Amino acid sequence: MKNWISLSALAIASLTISGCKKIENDSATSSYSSGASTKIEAATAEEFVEKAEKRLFDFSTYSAKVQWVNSTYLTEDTDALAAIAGAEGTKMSVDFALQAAEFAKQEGLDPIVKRKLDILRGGIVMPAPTTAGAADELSAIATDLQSQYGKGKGLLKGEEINGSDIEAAMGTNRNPAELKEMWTSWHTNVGGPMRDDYKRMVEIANEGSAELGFADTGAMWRSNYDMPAEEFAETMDKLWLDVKPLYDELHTYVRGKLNEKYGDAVQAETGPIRADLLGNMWAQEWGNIYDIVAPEGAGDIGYDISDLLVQKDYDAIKMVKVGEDFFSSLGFDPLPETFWQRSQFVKPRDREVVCHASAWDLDNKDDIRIKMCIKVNGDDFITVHHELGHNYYQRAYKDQSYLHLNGANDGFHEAIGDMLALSITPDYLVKIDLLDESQVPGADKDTGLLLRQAMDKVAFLPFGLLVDKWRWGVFSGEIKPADYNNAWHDLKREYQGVMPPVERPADAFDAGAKYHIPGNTPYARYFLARILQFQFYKAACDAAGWEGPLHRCSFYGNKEVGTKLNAMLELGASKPWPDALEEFTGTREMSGKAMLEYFKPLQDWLKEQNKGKTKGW
Ligand code: X8Z
Ligand code: ZN
Repeated sequence: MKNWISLSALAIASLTISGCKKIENDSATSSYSSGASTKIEAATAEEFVEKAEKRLFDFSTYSAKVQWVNSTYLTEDTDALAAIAGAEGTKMSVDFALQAAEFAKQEGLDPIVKRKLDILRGGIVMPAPTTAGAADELSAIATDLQSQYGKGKGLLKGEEINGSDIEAAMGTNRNPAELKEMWTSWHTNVGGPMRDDYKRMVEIANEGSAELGFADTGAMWRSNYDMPAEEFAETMDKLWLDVKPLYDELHTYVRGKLNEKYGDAVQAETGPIRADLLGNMWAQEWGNIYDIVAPEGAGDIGYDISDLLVQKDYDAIKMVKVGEDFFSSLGFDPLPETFWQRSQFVKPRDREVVCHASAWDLDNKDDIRIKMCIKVNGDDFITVHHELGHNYYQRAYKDQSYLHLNGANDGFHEAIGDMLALSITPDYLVKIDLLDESQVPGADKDTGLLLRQAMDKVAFLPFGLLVDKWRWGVFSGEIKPADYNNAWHDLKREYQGVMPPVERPADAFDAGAKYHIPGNTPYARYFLARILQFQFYKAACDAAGWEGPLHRCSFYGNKEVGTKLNAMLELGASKPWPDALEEFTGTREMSGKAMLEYFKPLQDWLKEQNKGKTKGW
């Protein structure tokens, strides 16, 4: 279910046996046949894996088409078809996972086969038990939740406003009453109705995870990082502690500026920040309120990407072409003609769709697409690069066997486009004719440039961490259904230091107002990506021989970087992620060091600014 959404194929990461023939597949004549038995007859683990990969490959190309049509045309009928396909996928992948667990008990397995068996067993996002009807019920709920989110509406000045419009309006509106209205209506309307179904879905998925030998679904999600699940949770916490001091300084500084702008009645000088004032519905990235926090002089960068795009008459296609051009400059082949014909770039006027951006690979080969509701603004300019990062990754590993058609880990997949977007420096903007040479901010504006970046990149970190802290707690039962909402806001307060603009009822379901909760997209990946993208970026800048301050580096046009990057991407999931990381960065550990180096001058500056202020919340 979901798997084919942001990434390709089944969430079952792919695996290949060494020596396994590349599976030829013509998507137009996919050999998938609905309702076929999902039991595989195989004498050896190798044979089992090879047959499973063939079956999954065929199913994924069929299912991706169904999911695509559903996501780009939400109706009762397409929901029904998507639910059927989702249930079939779940049944098949659970059956394969159970068989894989049996084969995995054999002694002396080829390590690649063993790893593929683990991927088959642990790579299902929402497993159902084998009980009759369970997969159908789970898939019906999951499809319905995603559809409800896609159709979600909020209110602005008493008028209905759709999801992509309200997201953009949260970035530009500076009226606290209207921000509160949008925040509250969105959370109440979108999340609220999902609560009971969500609870039921969790029960079913946990039963499925238990049948596969996992303590709960969260434990299953954490098992996909080439290390023991407990170690993965510790790794996340450790990475967070490395970067938390930087976040704390940013929080204190931003809270002070919001207090100056709105006054004590709206934003107090101490305590948590009111979540709707930060320029984003989930307070996850704050760059949209840079105008409020920019320090006089040094903060006057002189341009804003949203304004530049509008001034230069950009439209959605032009934004994507610029993203493609960046990849081309590194030596990657242009996007196929079908990408331009089949992608959804803007919100269709005549129907409901899932607007939340995603990148697709419909045939595990060349039929790559993005699905977005692009607005001409800075956020979507970055998101276009983000999505293209997924597509270029997918294309780079397309010759891997099915179970290796994936990122080294899911954080890698989320980090590639963002790494390129870090290269959108003032000098780069001149190169692509978005900025005039005379407008390039001098070194005296470095604080402003870094603060603008930190508002998006650093601000995101605690949110990236807490979404799955909440979900892991929900799956493990530590967070009971009656506490779903309070636990969500407790975590938001604890990690982000933000609070809702109004008291929230305990029976609300505010987590459901964030796409990835009804969409069942694991979220730890985005936290990892926030850290990894700086590691990748620094490695790319080193390879390009950059010697200035890290944040001024753009590796646009550097073919050596492109070649090195491609070497990592084409591995897909064929090796444990530390091998892929080493391939590109020379190190085998995920680390916040590169991010901290990037922001070091800002962190020093923030400390100065915050002297004498109460820190924390
Ligand atoms: O969901 C996304 C992408 C699609 S994979 C647009 N992101 C996260 C979010 O929007 O919450 C990218 C950044 C974090
Ligand atoms: Zn993504």
